[in-house]
Amino acid sequence: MTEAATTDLAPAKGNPTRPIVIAANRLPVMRDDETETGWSPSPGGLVRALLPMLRDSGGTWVGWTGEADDAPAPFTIDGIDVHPVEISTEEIELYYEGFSNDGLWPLYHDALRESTFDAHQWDAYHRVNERFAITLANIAPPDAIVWVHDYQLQLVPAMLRRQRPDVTIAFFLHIPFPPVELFSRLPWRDQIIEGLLGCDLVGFQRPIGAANFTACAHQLLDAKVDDDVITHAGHDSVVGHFPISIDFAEVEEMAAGRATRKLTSQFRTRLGDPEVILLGVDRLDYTKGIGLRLRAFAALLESGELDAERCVMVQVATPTREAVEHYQDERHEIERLVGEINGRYSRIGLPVVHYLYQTLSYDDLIALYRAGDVMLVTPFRDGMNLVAKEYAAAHIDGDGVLVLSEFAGAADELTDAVLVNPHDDRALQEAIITAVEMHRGERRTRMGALRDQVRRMDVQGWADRFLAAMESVSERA
Ligand code: ADQ
Repeated sequence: MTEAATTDLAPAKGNPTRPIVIAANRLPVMRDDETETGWSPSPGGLVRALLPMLRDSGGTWVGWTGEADDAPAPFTIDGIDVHPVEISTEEIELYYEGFSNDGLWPLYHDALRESTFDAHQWDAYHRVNERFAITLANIAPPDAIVWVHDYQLQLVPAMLRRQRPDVTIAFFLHIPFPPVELFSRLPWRDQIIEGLLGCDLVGFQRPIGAANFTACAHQLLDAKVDDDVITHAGHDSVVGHFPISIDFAEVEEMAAGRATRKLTSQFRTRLGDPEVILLGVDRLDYTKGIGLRLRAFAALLESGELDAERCVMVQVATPTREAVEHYQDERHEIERLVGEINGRYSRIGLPVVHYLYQTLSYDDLIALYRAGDVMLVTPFRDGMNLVAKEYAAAHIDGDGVLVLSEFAGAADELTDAVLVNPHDDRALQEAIITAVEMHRGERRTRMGALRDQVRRMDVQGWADRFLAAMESVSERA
């Protein structure tokens, strides 16, 4: 189990004592014609984690609405000051789909796919980061804490520091930070490290991310490293790890509701009341290992170790980054596999793989988690993986088995899952069999431990620990 951070921090605080400004690629709200305000909350854990804190402290959020050339004037919603940053159609292609999702994303995930490194895309990335930095510099109150999120905005900290040395700047990376051998491929590697070293605090999901970043700063920029403090160009940045989590109480409450129970049993009936439901829930991303688990399932049906009359697999894949070619290829491969497996092993009216290329509502998702006897979370590489934590929180019956890749950040904490190396085909098949055949007593012991862990380290705790660290570094400055 990991510590919350490597730094010696002040105790967690419920709310920031100084004004807080969040910067993230996306705003916490998205356009919605159906609501009175014209906006509804954006989906996702980050918004759910930070909204209560911002509401209480009257914070500010800088980000993109998600639509091209959309620049509404700043507004206040739910007590939060929202400052939209405009992104053009061309910039979506170059900064977002290009540099961020076709350059950095594969590089930061073990170079699982070839990265595109293109100077036009880099220019757009630089330009959009500058726009964020200027907006932040103009609106951050004196003495503010500015908290920048994720790989799309890594240049913002140094750009902001040049304009506003008075504010405390922190950054959290939601995805892995790669080892120096991979990171060094990036033609703009020095600029990215310099960008992040504009921070007072740089946070990662896992200790390895913090260690990789520190090694890059030392080897590429000759920065001085003293324990968890990196000094470069006369400025100190503290580095730490802060594993993100979910709202355990919310998921548990939803899972316990009567509507969810009803939906769970409807799902089981519609699936033909199988003995075992194997479940996968992911964005349709090549990092998530969806094809791999389909192939493992097929191999087990072929060898007779799993019986198609007793088991079904449900795979829900959220559409994502559809304009990027690697994602189109991945989708075709998954859909080809689903077709092949169903063609071979299904019976009339009873497909053996149920595949949805859809975004489900949170209610449906929680009911599906409850219905899943074995949850397959098998990424090749993942910053954390919240699905693994949601599955444990939803299993209020204390039953169910989680098969979890060692390469997900969640594996540091969720050591009572059936941990597996997804690159090892046979090991994955054996992990699935272990999960399917596990005795009830062991299932309950493991699930109890998983649930305790997620309950103890929930998303509020994550936000509190990060905030305490920010306040602590700003006091040292
Ligand atoms: P993601 O790569 O998006 O996040 P993950 O952590 O699994 O991955 O979060 C996915 C979220 O989307 C979950 O909360 C899940 O409920 C939801 N979701 C997935 N499929 C869905 C579907 N079909 N319908 C509806 N909702 C669905 C990035 C990093 C992760 C890191 C998070 C948070 O890649 O490693 O855990 O940020 O830091």
